[in-house]
Amino acid sequence: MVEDVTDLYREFGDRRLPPGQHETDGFPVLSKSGTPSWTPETWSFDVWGAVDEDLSLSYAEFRELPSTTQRQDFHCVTGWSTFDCEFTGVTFPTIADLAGVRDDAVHVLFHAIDGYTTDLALSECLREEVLFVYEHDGDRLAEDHGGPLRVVTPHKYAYKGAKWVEGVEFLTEPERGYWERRGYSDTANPWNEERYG
Ligand SMILES: Nc1nc2c(c(=O)[nH]1)N[C@H]1C(S)=C(S)[C@@H](COP(=O)(O)O)O[C@H]1N2
Ligand SMILES: [Mo]
Repeated sequence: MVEDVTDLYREFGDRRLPPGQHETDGFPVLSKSGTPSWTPETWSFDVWGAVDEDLSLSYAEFRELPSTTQRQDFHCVTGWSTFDCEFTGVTFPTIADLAGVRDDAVHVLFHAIDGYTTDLALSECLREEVLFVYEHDGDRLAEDHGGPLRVVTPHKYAYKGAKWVEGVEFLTEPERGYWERRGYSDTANPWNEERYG
């Protein structure tokens, strides 16, 4: 079953397409430094920091977690949006529950294989639409779109969704990610055009 969450824009206004965006056909690829390589045998998904229990899951273990399929929109800060992407994966709250988030956690830093990082307030991550994705439109997530595993954040510009995600760090104080340190917004709400910090 596919859950349609493309109406989440109603929380932020009455327009599905955020201001200053144009709709594009297909799904462009945007990466700071190309597609990194990874090895299934050594790949693991790790959670650490302000949690009760660190996690380290193999790809097979990750695939056994309860999953969901959602239809979502995707907004890149450079101006393109693509509608109706079907993403299958595990929700952020599922991972948070598994690790047990400590009371002093306030922020999250995502780590990726290509050295990319991005950060978000914990409250902005604890939504059912924030997914760790391994399938797109029914196929295994393509490597240039972040396979084996990526994050999607339909309520934020897409740089908040780390492709090739391999680590989630729960923080007791905010830290900035790759683009956030280079002038992009920490909060990144597309309907407020929060592009620059
Ligand atoms: N690891 C990693 N994640 C990343 C990026 C990146 O360079 N490296 N680019 C971000 C940006 S700016 C966007 S718009 C989306 C693009 O995702 P796509 O290539 O699947 O369209 O990934 C985001 N996540
Ligand atoms: Mo982007």
